[in-house]
Amino acid sequence: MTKQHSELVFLGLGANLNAPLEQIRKATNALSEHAEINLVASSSLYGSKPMGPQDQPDYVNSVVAIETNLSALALLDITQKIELDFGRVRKENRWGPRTLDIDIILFKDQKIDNERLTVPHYGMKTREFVLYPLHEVAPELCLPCGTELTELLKTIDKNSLTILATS
Ligand code: A4P
Ligand code: MG
Repeated sequence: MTKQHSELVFLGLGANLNAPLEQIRKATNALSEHAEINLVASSSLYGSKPMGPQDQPDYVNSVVAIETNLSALALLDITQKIELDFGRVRKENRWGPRTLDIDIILFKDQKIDNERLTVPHYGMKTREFVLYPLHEVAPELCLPCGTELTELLKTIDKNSLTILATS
């Protein structure tokens, strides 16, 4: 990927219900077809063990890199609409199963903290299902805190993460 990382937005996609591989593929298509979004790269589709409650199916996760002139909140409106279009029902049980979850992992070089959005995503630095796919699309990425992604990965267990399919 030749683009400057500071110009890119990285989204984490996750699903563990209703044919999750297809959910992730179709969500990636929906993002790429949006007039205000240019899909730059998408990772393989990874199988991952559930974080949080264990009485739910394994997840499929991926990371995509996009370019957009949208604001972060306008992008969140779009990703939340796509989640709803894919049948996502927001439930009280945190970290429970879902047809589709789209998290804004990094938004250019911005740090954002308001009531709707925390970027970088609060969990990104500890989640193998975010960091390994992120490394696949941006191996030389340096996080806004100054940490090199490759250095961070040395401390993160793969926790049975496997590549299920190419994107
Ligand atoms: N929000 C704040 N910051 C962000 C951001 N950077 N990106 C707000 C997206 N949304 C952000 O999200 C709740 C609220 O977070 C939104 O309204 C938005 O304004 P949500 O998607 O409704 O709820 P959630 O996803 O259930 O909660 P949460 O805490 O975001 O869960 P996570 O962190 O997304 O974790 N195991 C595996 N293996 N793979 C997974 O993908 N995902 C989860 C959910 C649990 N276990 C998992 C996985
Ligand atoms: Mg979420």
